[in-house]
Amino acid sequence: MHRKVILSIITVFLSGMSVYAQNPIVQTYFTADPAPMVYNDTVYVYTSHDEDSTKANFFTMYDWRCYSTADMVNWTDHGAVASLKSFKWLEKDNGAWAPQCIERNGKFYLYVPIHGTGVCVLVADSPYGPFTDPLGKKLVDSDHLWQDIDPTVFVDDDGQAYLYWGNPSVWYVKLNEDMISYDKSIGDNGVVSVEMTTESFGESVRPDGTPGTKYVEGPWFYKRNNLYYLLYAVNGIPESIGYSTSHSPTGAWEYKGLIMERHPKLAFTNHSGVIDFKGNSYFFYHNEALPNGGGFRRSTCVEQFEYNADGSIPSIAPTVEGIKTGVACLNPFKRNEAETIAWSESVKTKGDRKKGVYVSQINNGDYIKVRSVDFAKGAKMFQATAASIESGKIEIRLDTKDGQLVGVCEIENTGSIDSWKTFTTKVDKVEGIHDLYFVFKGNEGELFNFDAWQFCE
Ligand code: FUB
Repeated sequence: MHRKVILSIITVFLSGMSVYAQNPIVQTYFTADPAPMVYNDTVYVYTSHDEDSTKANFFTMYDWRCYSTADMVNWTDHGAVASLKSFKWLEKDNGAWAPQCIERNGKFYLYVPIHGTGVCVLVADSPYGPFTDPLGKKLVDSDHLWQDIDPTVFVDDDGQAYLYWGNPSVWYVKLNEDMISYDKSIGDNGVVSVEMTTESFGESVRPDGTPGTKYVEGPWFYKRNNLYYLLYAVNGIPESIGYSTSHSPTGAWEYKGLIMERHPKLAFTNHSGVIDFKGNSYFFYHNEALPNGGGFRRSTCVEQFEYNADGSIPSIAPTVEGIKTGVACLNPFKRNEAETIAWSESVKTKGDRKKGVYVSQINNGDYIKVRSVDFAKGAKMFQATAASIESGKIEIRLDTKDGQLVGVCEIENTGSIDSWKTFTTKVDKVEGIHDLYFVFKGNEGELFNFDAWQFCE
């Protein structure tokens, strides 16, 4: 066999071996309640956001964030795409709980619960926002208040859209085509209460000893091969994920069992989202595994799975490895955002899609890993766009944090932390597919902000 082919096979094998941790998929923030959306060739994940510092030992959540990927292993941070401040009429400053976004006729509808207020909607022309409030009030007119959380939305093949939500009961409305109003002729002024039977939602015993169903919260509603699925958190805390199916979008639901059981490494809540993308099926959930993580500081994870032949969902275990093989390689010869990350240690991101997101809080020894980068027949130069009042270095390494050093990009003082300059360096010729590591080096303290990079042939 030709030497280059052998080398390439070894490289791919080694790059596969270096996949140690892929969960949680975001390390720069605490992100919970993942809601994946497939749009064109990209997966977007909308998350709630647990603040680094928790107030009153409860959920401390002010905004909703968005991440995207084309390959399922490298995630681009688009910042906070909406927040409680998006609702001018709202007097609360906490309660930005589990969101879900859906596209219809070129508009993006972000359904969000505000804990204690109810289910609201925001609209944008792009998946990244800016999301604005089309109603000036909440969407679902009900007095359940604290129970109106965790909206999940789905548009059926006949064009009828459904919005389910609720803790510890389940309700739905049939959304009108405008996606920001609903059919008021059914249920209680449009709000239909789902019958909580043990056949539909499994049998459980409530904390007070009375019989009840397993359903708790966090519904995720979709259809696959003409079968409707409702996934949700079950069994009180710590929560597991279970599911029901139905042959109609409004039930009757039939309880089908557990998907992800409670696990010591998971948080006391769990919240799922499921998509099919490029021929694979993916299950999103959250854990509390990041340093300083906890029940109020959770992190989004994803596992690949296969449906059973009868459409049932197998048991899925939470793993540290996460997605073993991506669905595409990353092209290093185009501009890549520094905030496109497979794994990172200690850095943060700043900004939003409108202002631009970049990597910040970079200190000596921190690093960013980008997975499955296809250098093809060779890269010879590297450039990085950075801003700084200090100087520092980006070591460019292959396959592990201490792997082959192919170049060092010197970042000089640019005069201010938002005065961006592009720095260039030669690199040893890199060929084939590698995981790429940017290892940051310099004096004590914050070194520079990092916005983008690319290689040149
Ligand atoms: O994130 C706040 C709440 O915790 C969600 O609304 C629930 O689903 C649970 O994950």
